[in-house]
Amino acid sequence: MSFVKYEQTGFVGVMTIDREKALNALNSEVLADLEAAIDAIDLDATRCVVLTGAGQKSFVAGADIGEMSTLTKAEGEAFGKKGNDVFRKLETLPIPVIAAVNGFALGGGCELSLSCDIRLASENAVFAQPETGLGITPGFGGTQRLARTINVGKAKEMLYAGTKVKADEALSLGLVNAVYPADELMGAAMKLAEKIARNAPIAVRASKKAVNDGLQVNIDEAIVIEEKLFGSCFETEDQKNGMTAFVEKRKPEPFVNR
Ligand code: DAK
Repeated sequence: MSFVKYEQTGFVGVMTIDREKALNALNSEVLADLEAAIDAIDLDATRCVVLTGAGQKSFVAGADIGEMSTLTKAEGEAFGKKGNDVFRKLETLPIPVIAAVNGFALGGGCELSLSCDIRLASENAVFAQPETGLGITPGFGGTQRLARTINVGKAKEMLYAGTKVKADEALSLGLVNAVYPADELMGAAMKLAEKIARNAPIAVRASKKAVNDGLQVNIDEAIVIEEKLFGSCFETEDQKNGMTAFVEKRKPEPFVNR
């Protein structure tokens, strides 16, 4: 039995971390199942993924504290590497991933959401990096991605003090794009995913790669990255379809990812 459920709806894949009894905390098995679920995504049939947590209370309440409590230094490093590898796989997935944050996003849960392209939250969502209160640093990229996503001072406050950030504050910080009543979150995430899936997949993937790769280098190199990805869209069926439709003042035919 897997701790990660995957369902396909049209071009959208819905991935649910399903360990509700432990508020979807990430132990080694959950991480392994998450990796397997990511590897199994059919990228020909899927144009966007929505990632959420099972139940009404929690997206992911962190890495599994019980499992981590007895780790040696070497085991701790290995656990951190495993999580980082899986999160990086999600971050660099060619298609966009929307985190539907339906409750607690603590520690590894906040870090998991930060590995997604877009975060939408329910009104009961709570974000925090409580690790320093447990005697450790965040280990799944939190010190890096949080400080690149919101202002550095607030990121440092969250990291040093473990300050909790509720949904409305997360919205004002730009940590999430929008907040919805709990029962509307998945509908809103699906609507956005379907909107993304209607656009030309080659162009959406190139946009993701341009943003992610461009943010790692200086602006001159970043512009070259964009130029190359922009160029790669030409002579595709979807580019011809989209532009011909505009010129002919009509809607394009559905895009085909070619
Ligand atoms: N790990 C394991 N179990 C957890 C858990 C977690 N992070 N969070 C919750 N649970 C379990 C609880 O133990 C409880 O299990 P039972 O006792 O029923 O068996 C069940 O979920 C329900 O939780 P509560 O009874 O506590 O529910 P409440 O509503 O009262 O409280 C809560 C909800 C989310 C406020 C509370 O559960 C809580 O504070 N949980 C811990 C949150 C937390 O501190 N998360 C951050 C974890 S640290 C690294 C690699 C990775 C990391 C760091 C370093 N390196 C290798 C360097 C990552 C670290 C973290 O994520």
